[in-house]
Amino acid sequence: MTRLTHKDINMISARLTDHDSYLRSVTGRSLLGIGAVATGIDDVVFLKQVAPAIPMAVVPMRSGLGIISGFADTVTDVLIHLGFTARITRHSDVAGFVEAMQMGARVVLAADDDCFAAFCYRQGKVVDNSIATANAFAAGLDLMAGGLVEKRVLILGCGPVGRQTVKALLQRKARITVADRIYEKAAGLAEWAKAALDGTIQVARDIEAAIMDHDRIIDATNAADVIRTHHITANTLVSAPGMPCGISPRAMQKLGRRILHDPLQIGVAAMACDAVRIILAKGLPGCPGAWT
Ligand code: 2YC
Repeated sequence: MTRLTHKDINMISARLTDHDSYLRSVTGRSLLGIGAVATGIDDVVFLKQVAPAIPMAVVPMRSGLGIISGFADTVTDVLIHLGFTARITRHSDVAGFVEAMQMGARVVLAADDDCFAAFCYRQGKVVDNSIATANAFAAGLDLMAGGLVEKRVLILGCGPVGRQTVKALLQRKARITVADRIYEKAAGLAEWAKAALDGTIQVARDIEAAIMDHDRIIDATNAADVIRTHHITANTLVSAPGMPCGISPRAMQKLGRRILHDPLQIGVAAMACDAVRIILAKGLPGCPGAWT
């Protein structure tokens, strides 16, 4: 899992409104809208109504490689931008979780070096960032492409995000090809998809040929410059949850509004919306039905 740096995230809070405009131009949805579609609550008006009633806390964690300057603050700012009541705890680690409980948080978000999760502790459920992020960028590609049923999609990178992306795209009835620098990872993901999801997906041996042969690409790698200028055609659409962004700067320019990428925001929005879904699973009187 790529560890973000302060440089990756230090401008996010100041640019959240601009980011919404960029997301609307690429997907037709705001940051909250993409999170909502990803989790299956495609009702932003409803989310804006319930969000203030779901207090959230973000706890800095010093374990392992320690605090990333600005990380917990940025996550908190994204949640506030989405309409949630969110606060960063004054304490870190266990004392931070105690403080979160004491302030009445319904959802607690925290990240160590290996996992970034949202704890819906009263429901005994956890939202994992890799899963929420994969769902959100798959939803984003669906929005960009105007639907993915029977459409060919290439997934680059067969780690945790790539695996969840396979699941999300199978649900959307896309025709999936997976590729990884380590062929055995791609082959193993196809075997898992068949065994666990009864999904048939193709495995690319030649990544370069696969990129040239697909208009819809999800970059779930943690490598830079995987997708370059000569790969881009007039029909190319790229949804890129991977960090660092796998699209070269010149390819980004050539793609214009046909690239969906950010280092943290979309994943946090998807986590927050999924936490709402879990908390409201019983449904509220007058809300659009119960979610399982
Ligand atoms: O500041 C803190 O609380 C740190 N313990 C946060 C460490 C986050 C490490 N993970 C990442 O940088 C990213 C996640 C945002 C998603 C995947 N990797």
